[in-house]
Amino acid sequence: MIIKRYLARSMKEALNKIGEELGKEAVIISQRKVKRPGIKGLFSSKVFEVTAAIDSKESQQSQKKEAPINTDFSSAILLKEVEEMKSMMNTFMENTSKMSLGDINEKGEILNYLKELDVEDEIIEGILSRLPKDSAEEQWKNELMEIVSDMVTVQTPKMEGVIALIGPTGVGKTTTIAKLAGRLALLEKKKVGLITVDTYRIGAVEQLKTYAEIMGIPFKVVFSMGEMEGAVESMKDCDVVLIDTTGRSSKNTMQISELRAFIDKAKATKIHLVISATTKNRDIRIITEGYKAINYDYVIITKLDETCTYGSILNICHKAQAPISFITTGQNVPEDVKTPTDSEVLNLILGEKSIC
Ligand SMILES: Nc1nc2c(ncn2[C@@H]2O[C@H](COP(=O)(O)OP(=O)(O)OP(=O)(O)O)[C@@H](O)[C@H]2O)c(=O)[nH]1
Ligand SMILES: [Mg+2]
Repeated sequence: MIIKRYLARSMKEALNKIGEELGKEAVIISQRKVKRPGIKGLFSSKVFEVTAAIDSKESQQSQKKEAPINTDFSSAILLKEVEEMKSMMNTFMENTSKMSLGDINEKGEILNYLKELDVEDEIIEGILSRLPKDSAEEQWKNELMEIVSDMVTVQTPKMEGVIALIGPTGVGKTTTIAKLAGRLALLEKKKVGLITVDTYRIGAVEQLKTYAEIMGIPFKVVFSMGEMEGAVESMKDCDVVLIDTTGRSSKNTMQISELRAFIDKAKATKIHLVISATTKNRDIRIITEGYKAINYDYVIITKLDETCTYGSILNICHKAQAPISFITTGQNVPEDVKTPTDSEVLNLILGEKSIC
């Protein structure tokens, strides 16, 4: 079996190259748009990277252009080929993920390394522009770590007063509220109250009410803006009041304005934007910008257990321009939430540590 990777300006060009070199029987294993490797690639447009494979015997036959096409493969041969291809792909994936910071010997390698970690192109460009022109080999790792750590802030928030969690649908707001309430009430012995304004989704109220009942803490549902002040007032003897909100699309400015009005009424002391580590780069920008209308103080990054590359943490911090207050790493209430250390976050972003 021969597996080859081709870079071309168009798919047509790639297919022509593959046809010329491997013959008509070649199969396409993957295709994607990439920047050319190295610093030069940063400033040029993307090219097609196409990986094609062919059985070596077929390739020879095809190049001689004389052997008849043999379509009568037995299933055993096909199975063997698929197995071979799978094992080659696995080896390739393993080798890729094994690249570590220690392998970086020059500036160009940082670009590829950060791309593998899913750091956004614009941020990579910013990092590369801050790197000194020349460095001794062993210096690259330190320079990179310093720049990235400058871009990320972790802050242990004071958990007191009225705290609201906002963010898109399904990112884990309610679960995180339950985790935080559990830790504050059960471990730190604080008086905690829960309020939800999420009356929009069927079952949303029940979800938080169940947690409140299990933990034995007060719980209020706010149906209209007029009820918010009263609900907060009724919990004035609590050390912390956590407010759960409806998941809103950051693109819907009406919904965001309505959410902001609720939070204003609650006179929230601190607002945390909840965003999942699995969010696509483009969506991170849309969400962090859309929610800026509600001046959030912190970001909570959830579902770190659902991804194996953590460049999104850097992307979120860079776009949100707010410190990380908590990360969540699973569905268990109240265990899977914590304020990470700076070095923990840095090691995750730079692929030196993994949660999955
Ligand atoms: N793997 C994983 N799942 C999580 C995490 N946090 C929450 N979830 C799950 O994500 C799903 C959605 O969580 P919710 O807390 O209901 O999300 P939400 O933001 O309140 O959703 P809406 O109220 O619909 O906007 C649930 O199945 C949670 O168990 C996490 O850190 N890791
Ligand atoms: Mg919810």
